[in-house]
Amino acid sequence: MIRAKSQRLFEEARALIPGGVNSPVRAFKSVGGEPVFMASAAGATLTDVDGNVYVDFVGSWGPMIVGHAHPRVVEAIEQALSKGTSFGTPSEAESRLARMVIDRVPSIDLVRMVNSGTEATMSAVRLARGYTGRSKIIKFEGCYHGHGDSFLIKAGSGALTLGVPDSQGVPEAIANQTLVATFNDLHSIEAQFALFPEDIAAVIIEPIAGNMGCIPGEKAFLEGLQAICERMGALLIFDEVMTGFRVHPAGAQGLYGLEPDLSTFGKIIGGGLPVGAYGGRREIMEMIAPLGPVYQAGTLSGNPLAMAAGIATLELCDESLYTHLETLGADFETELKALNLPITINRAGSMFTLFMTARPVAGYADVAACDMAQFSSFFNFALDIGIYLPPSQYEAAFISGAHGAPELEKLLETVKAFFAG
Ligand code: KE4
Repeated sequence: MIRAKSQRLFEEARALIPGGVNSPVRAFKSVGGEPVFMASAAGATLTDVDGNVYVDFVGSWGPMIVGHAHPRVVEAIEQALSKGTSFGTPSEAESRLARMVIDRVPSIDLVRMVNSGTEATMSAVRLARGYTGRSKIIKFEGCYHGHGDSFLIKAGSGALTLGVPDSQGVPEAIANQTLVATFNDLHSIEAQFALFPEDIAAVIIEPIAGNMGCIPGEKAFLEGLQAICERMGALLIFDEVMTGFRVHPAGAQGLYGLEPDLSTFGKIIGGGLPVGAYGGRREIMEMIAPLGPVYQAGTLSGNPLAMAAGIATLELCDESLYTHLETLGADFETELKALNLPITINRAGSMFTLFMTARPVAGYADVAACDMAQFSSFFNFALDIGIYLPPSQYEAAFISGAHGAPELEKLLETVKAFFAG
């Protein structure tokens, strides 16, 4: 594929923006080559500035569950836009979206809108610290919860992709308040609580990890985690920024039948516009200003355009959508496994990862052992055929409601052709 204009734009961007990107995961660092500049998106496809069309399996890293530029979402944003872009006051749409989240997720009594998943997780951890009076938190190696200081310790996603699981600029005083455990390993959690029985405010987890590639939490592990948190007086925070309304109408907690103390959301509830949210039990959430002593605020929190996009998107997330997504995902998984190729797929509904290994992938160490050079070759092979996958082995891919059997068939044929080559 010719990408002359994309290359030119990247050259210009690098003179203006660090690395030419506004988020490191877009930089193609681990797959080589240069990031592709997109000009438009519609349904299941992206079109780059050189006119090349791609079947998109990134979906803006998760938000686009109903497909790009869905007419209902576009219309909702246009209607909101005609009334102004931001009021800086409460507005009805904020209560509408809050009500939709609360109605769908049994563990949520109250929810606060913010502007990103990072804000949501930062706020949830501050709230847990305020509610418990404790300072330490536990996260899991390979999980990513945004770029808040407390989370950039053995973080996943771009932090892993760039090979810098710990970030510079995080003071020791903050870093040492974050303990790290091993995903799907209950003993590693018990060991941390044994060392700090009264210091741990919260355990934060991606119940289905998406930021070291897709790795579902084992049910017994998540149930055991909830029991330990209850016993030890720590809050359990499900970071559902990626899984919320993705893997089930009530997120991963709905899939597993669990009720965490706090949950964080983002991506889908913004329908492609900047939104994050955190919520949970009333007695905890009432600690948040202006009701309680834990402060959190935001100029554009609850922005009317973002609320309109989120409301329209969630309205489209009905039973028929989830059935369609599960059918596409399950059929693809079955057909891929039938090829008996040295590739492992982990999947949860419409989020999945193709791991370059023939071995099972149940934790961070398994991902780190994958053939990264082969992943890079596969990514670029697919890109040149017109398939846009996440540019890192440490990311999840997504199917949208705009995808159909032809799009998944094209991905399957691409896998076959790659391994036949
Ligand atoms: P944002 O601040 O990027 O909106 O959300 C942070 C976040 C929190 N929790 C989870 C489970 C997440 O997946 C994310 C963000 N995910 C990455 C992709 N793996 C966003 C892409 C990016 O960083 O540009």
